[in-house]
Amino acid sequence: MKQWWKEAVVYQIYPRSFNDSNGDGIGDIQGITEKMSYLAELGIDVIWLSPVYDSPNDDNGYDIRDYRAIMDEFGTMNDFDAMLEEAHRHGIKIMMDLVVNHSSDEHQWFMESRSSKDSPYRDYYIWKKGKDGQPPTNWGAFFGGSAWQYDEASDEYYLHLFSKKQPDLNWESETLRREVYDLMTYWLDKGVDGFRMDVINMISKDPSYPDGQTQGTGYGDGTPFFFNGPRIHEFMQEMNREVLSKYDTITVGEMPGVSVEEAKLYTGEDRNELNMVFHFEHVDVGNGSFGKWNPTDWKLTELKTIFSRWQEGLEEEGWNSLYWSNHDQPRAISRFGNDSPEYRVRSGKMLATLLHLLKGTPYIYQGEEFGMTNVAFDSIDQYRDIETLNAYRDYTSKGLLTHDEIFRGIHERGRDNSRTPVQWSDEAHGGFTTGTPWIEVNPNYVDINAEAARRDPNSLFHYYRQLIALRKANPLVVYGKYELLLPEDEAVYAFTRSFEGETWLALCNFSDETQQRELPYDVKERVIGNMEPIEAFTLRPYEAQVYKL
Ligand code: ISL
Ligand code: CA
Repeated sequence: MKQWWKEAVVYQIYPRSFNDSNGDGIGDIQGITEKMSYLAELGIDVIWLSPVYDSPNDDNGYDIRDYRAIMDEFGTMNDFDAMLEEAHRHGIKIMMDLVVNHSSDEHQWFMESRSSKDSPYRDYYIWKKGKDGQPPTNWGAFFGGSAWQYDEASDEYYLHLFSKKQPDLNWESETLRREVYDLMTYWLDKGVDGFRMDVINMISKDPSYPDGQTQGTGYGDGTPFFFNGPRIHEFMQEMNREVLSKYDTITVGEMPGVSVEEAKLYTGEDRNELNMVFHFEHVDVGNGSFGKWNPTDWKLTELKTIFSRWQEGLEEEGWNSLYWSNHDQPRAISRFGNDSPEYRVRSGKMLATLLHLLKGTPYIYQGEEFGMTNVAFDSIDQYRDIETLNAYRDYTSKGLLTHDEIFRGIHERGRDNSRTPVQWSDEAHGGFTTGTPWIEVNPNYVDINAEAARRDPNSLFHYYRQLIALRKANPLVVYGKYELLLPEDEAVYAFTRSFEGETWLALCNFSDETQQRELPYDVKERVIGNMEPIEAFTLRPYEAQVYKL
């Protein structure tokens, strides 16, 4: 079925790193408002705004203290309202980040909950008795250590799948669920246009709380007992019925460990749950024995298998979201392309061509549109991300990885790669701030910045504009059926899209060598590409072309 959110392009803003309007070194809401015409020029339809709520920032806003207030550092509710108005004036919608698997331990609910076993808020969180002086289960937390924190006052433990300052909310409590629906309604009534839901497939836990299989870190893997748990679809349908169905929204659920079959249940149109999900299969290629911390090589065929399974799996039922990067992932070009000066822009255009020609709603992460790359800080003191800092401490202190080993992982895959400030110009600190940035700017800002890209008609920025315009002008790009060609090919990603009797062919060379292929097609017209073609089926390093057949 035709839907506006299928035709849209989403742009993610990580406010802390986007644009600082008052020189305190921290990006803020007014900084976003100032850049609204830049985003309109790019042509995006929706902003996904990472959390701007009041937070003690243990995890940069993914630990919320007050769901109805704005973080002081980011501005005021008036600033928010002005930003929303400015966005809407440009025809841009705002999708809020909804973080309701957990709150901050400084949230009023948790303070009440912790205060006494008899508090009416006790069951807003997950409290359990220990087992023989040990935590209730052996589960490890995503940010290191046990997933349970002992509370002396009540002699019970609370669950935190992330940091101990991010206690998990108890979705078994109907009162808690009502609170969540109320806060969602508060924002929708204010005029926001939807939600990106943080780790939303983790909210329903297996009530028997079994131990998990022991991992290399010594902790158990609890994920089978809370990924897509027993009541998840009931909760999503309830949320839809109580809140979402009353508004015209865009929704996407962030879902580690989601399969295509599960995604059909979350996103099937007759299911009344969500519009789309973020899966992690393609961003997990090349994970090592310690996940992203000791990465290995990956093959193009793995990427094709993953994308094709999702493209085909959701062809009839459900809808895909498409992304190369976000605030938890390395930079797209460094991860999947080639960030050398020679191939940075070309491979960035190739990756953009592939992603924007797949079937689904594409997401652009701030700075991706002009080719920002990973950063390689020398010292752990230059890093800010809680996940990176904890992993460095845990893996090196336990002797699981050496300093050099984990630094390779941090450089390739750490979350701060995408959290260095947006490089707006070649001025000091990339024009992000007049003060001292909360995390250092990537030193390559002198060459790689938005202003330079806007000046250059052949830049990645203008290529993204073309891709977005192409989507607006051609329903085939949105609704066409996907078919993979050359499935075994380790260098060329080739596929077709077909819609109402028309077929387009996309060719992307992922290698740094020229590739020549035989394909049984006559190409009629070139639609878009990252360089002037020499011959349809000869692709120079990182060349990408799209043809009408
Ligand atoms: O990026 C990841 C995979 O290695 C995880 O670190 C990440 O925590 C996971 O994908 C869940 O992410 C979301 O919830 C976290 C928050 O830290 C992330 O920023 C957010 O996107 C907890 O709220
Ligand atoms: Ca600021």
